[in-house]
Amino acid sequence: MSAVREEKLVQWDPVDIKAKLIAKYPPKVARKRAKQIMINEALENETPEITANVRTIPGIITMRGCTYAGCKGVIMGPTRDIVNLVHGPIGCSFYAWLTRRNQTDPGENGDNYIPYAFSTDMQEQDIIFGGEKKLELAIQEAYDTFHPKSIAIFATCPVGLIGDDIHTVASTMKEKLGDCNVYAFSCEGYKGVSQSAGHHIANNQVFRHIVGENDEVKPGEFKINLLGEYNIGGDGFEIDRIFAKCGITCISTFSGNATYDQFASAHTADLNAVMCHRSINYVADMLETKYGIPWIKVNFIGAESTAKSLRKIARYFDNTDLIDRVEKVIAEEMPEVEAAAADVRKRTDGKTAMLFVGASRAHHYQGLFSEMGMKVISAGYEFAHRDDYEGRQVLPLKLDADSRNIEELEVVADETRFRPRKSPEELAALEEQGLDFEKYDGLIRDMDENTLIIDDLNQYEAEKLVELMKPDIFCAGIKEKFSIMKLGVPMKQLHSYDSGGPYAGFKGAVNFYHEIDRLTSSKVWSYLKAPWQENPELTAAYVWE
Ligand code: CFM
Repeated sequence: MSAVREEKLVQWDPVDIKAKLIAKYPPKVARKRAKQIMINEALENETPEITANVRTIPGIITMRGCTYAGCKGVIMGPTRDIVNLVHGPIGCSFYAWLTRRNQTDPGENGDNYIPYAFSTDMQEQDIIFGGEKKLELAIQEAYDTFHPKSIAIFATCPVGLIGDDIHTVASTMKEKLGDCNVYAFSCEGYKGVSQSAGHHIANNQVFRHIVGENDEVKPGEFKINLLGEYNIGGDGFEIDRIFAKCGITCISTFSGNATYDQFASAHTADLNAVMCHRSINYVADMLETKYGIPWIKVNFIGAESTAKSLRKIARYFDNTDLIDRVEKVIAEEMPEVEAAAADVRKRTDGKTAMLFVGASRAHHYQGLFSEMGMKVISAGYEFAHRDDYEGRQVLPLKLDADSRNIEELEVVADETRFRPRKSPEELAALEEQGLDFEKYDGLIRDMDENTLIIDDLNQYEAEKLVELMKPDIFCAGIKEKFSIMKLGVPMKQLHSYDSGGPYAGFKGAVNFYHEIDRLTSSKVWSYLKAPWQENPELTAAYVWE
């Protein structure tokens, strides 16, 4: 580690940074933001409280997206054979069209509607006279053209404002078409404080209208569902490759490259493995209550986490063949990963990173950085809840008016299909062996003391943070990409992966090491002068001067 780098790390004091981040705000705003900026105290058994999942203060340029983005884009967007029809103006539909890099393969029957954008293209007259008729016609047209198994309808803001009854249209059309499951999502952009509300609205409807529709027993010995994996940049394909090698059958992924039928059969799996806790943990709970399937937290980002997650799954099934096979796969895959890590560490060791992504990724990617010897000095979520920071022991959280707006499904054990996969004794024995069920400890515990954890970071604070702490790399999304690069700091998109990926699993880890090494070792950043390096304050000139 160079002397310069060491100097850089001790140069700042987190208390000072926090004060500087909020110094320019009016007192009321500063007070609110202070509760969302935490200096990690890394307390042993007790995690300090952070404010999360609250409204962004008007006027602040947030990194968040809307509820519709969370429902249509995040949860339903990656499905491949469901026609996802947006009821709204075309602007909202444009942003539903291949803007998230969730990938698909068309599968055996070739049904893949991902390349299409389906929209009712609402006009002013529909806003004035109502859009239900137009929606009906659009559903009929999609059905006549593609004969899909299922059509999903998404409400955008104007639909909620004018009061179109999309649920009645959906059930009427479902009855009329006969062989096509039609359902709707009241996921208007304004429905919640962020896209997190949209995840919940989407997942509730998937659970209500699709899961359990197909009781057919699928082949395979060790059957799981992978919850909260969206196949960005092909991550899901790499995980599928590893599962296949280990002999683990994935009945349904929620929802990367998923089909209608996979969702419909999800209740036949024997274990739920939860990857993105934020977007889907409640589905795991519902599957357990209704069908008796236990869940564990997994993480396939980072080679070590991947190995650990595979071992957890094998331990659950308690089968020596599977345990041996998983060990063999890990032994086969790791040498390449370790060689790549050793190579990049010559350059990446001791470098610093900041991670600001929607939720889970700001936690999951820390493992990859530590495999490269890099330190995450600040991180945060756009829209996660307190349990994602502090761990599930803080549940249940106190409901505020905004959370109350989001429906909670009342789920009970299915009369005929509830079948506990393990007895209470078996579960207790597994827990004794270190396999935790329904457990997630959150981001805070994995971060060092004196790091800064910031919820709902905004444009202004992001720039300030970079200016003050000068990380070697900043990871966030497209909205932050260019403003950060203009400050002379390399930037990696952790939502869409820029044009890269996969970064999950073993091969993904190698890809990521190379990408971060390339970005942080590039000389180009040293030629760039950020505005404050040239002029402490911006000045302007008139054209006639
Ligand atoms: Fe889960 Fe995601 Fe994320 Fe997310 Fe997202 Fe995403 Fe994300 Mo962008 S589901 S919370 S709503 S891991 S689209 S694949 S990258 S903000 S950190």
